[in-house]
Amino acid sequence: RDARMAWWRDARFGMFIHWGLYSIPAGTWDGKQIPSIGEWIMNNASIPVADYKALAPKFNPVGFNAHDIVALAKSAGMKYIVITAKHHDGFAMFDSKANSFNIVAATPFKRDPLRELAEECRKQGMKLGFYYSQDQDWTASGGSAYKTGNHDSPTHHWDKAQDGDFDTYLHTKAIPQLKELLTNYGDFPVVIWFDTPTANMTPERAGEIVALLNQHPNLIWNNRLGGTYKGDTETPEQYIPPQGYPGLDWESCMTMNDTWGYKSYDTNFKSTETLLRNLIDIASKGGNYLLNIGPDSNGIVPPPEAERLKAVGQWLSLNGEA
Ligand code: JFZ
Repeated sequence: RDARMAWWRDARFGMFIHWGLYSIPAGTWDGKQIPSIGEWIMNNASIPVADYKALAPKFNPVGFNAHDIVALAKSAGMKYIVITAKHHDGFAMFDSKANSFNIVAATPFKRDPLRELAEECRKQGMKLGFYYSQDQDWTASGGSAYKTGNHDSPTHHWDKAQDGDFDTYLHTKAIPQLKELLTNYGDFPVVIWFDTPTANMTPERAGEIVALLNQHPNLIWNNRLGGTYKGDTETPEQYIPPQGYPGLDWESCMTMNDTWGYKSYDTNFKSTETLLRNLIDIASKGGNYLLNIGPDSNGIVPPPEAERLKAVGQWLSLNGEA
């Protein structure tokens, strides 16, 4: 239907990367294993804002290597990467002037992994997109928070209340950071992946974001902005629609184990065979498969994930058309 979608429709297979400060606790807080997905640990364990922010000075993922991650995606047969630029915890994995709670200003690492990935993607012929949590932000005043887990006082009291004003958050953090992401990385991002809109994302507020997106005519964005906007792509999660979505562009995002963000003790990895069957099933129904990796706090891709991606790529090069 439109030229902008052509590469995406051909792609079939992409790499999702959930990476942030949550890779430090890696599923454990105060000596307790916290159930559910790793990137939600702040919410699920009722971690106070100040305690969570104190993770930043400890974040020094010197093992991160953009070349190797892009090469890993290539070897798997993937055609694009979507990485968490900011997840619900509010920590920006990029150089942001709009808000100092970011990887360049607040950590000893001081590097911008999104810039490094953009350079490598350009060199290696990979497309790059950014996930951005536009609505939930658990460390910014005014940011939304779906409450999960037990936040009852006094034992599990969580100080991230619906404090502050959402419009202030939107205009001083979310929209300025989206502008940074849309202008500071050359020809990237080609995708913005929004997530978990709440009632705060009214049509009027979402419309402001859409006006910004429309300044980038080649940009593709998903159906999770909110405020009645449908976006370009459907996003079935951990699920393959039995008949696909005839007439629509869609992308099943899935984990390899049971978490998006790294959890040290989640070893429930799907087999290579299952991953391949998923890819083939999705491709046969006209969709894309966005398969997640969760690098650890040193920036290393967990070996079971890297091994499976390489094995998928080997099978494709023997049996596929790539
Ligand atoms: C969201 C995030 O909260 C989560 O941390 C992760 O980033 C994931 C990719 O997206 O979680 C969702 C969002 C939507 C659904 C389920 C989980 N859904 O529509 O079923």
